[in-house]
Amino acid sequence: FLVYCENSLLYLHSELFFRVHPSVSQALGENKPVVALESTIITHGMPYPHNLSTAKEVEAIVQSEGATPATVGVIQGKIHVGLSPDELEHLAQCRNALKVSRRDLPYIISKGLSGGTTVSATMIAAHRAGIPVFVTGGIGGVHRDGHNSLDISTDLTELGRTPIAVVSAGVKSILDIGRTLEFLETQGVCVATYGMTKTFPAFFSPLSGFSSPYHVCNPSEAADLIASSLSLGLQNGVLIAVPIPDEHAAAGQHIEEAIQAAVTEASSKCVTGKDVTPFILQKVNELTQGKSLQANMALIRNNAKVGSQIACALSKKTA
Ligand code: PSU
Ligand code: MN
Repeated sequence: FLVYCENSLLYLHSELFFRVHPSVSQALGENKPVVALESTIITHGMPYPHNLSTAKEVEAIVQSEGATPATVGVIQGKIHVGLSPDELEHLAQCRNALKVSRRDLPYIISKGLSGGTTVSATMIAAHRAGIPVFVTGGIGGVHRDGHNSLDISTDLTELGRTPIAVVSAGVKSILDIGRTLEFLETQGVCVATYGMTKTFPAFFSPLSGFSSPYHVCNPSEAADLIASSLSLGLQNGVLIAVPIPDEHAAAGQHIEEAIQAAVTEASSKCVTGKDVTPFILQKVNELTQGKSLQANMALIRNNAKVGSQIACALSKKTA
């Protein structure tokens, strides 16, 4: 009886805190490709108005590749899968938007607050809506010294428990890339580099000094990998790592030095918890006079293109 009550409570109230935009539900209903997009990059990853213009551009790229964009965010206590232009603008300008990961969802919903969803919370929403492919810039990982501080992004455990394919430019070198890959292996996440080699990319640079266990050469191969993971019912995610296009990677060395400085400053200022990643991103942008932001925007556009092509290939295979 209790279980029944809890279930019906959940069912009755789910509309109050979860909304799928009509354009997204229509596409899903017609088995058309949909690409989920996160919003912490909008609220905490880039300054206004670059955040808004990039978010709009990314949605336009998804559309031009023949897929429907579904940007995920929390507005006044409601998880939205697919945002209207006004809602996107609201999040981009919202100064007190929270950064929302899995553990933050109960609080932000119960208090009716707004926030940008990280990779973990976006995966949860995308899965609930039935969207198998999600494009982002970079995922969180094991922080440098994370084996002591235990600062390990919940993105990694989410990849271990939610069956979504995440398309990203790998892991930023603000993190411990080697340990991040080890942790993903422990979580059973199939990691594949998109391209002709297994070289695992480091966000601003196509090279991290580490390799993915696998690589996929084109959207069709990536879609086969995702379809296999789904058919097996593995219940965990897949990570497709797309290297930054060479023409945008040029500023890499300069950015690398800024990252070193930003990581040092974060630890000397005792920045901890969920504030670490946004602090470092902003510092790196400052120290590179916006070059890192330009590279960031370029690689997200590229990820959106590749991710949409993968979503289109996958929807054909599962039709
Ligand atoms: N890495 C980036 N840019 C970002 C993020 C990570 O290069 O904007 C954001 C993503 O939303 C990611 C989150 O899910 O930060 C991870 O935060 P944390 O390290 O606190 O888990
Ligand atoms: Mn953390």
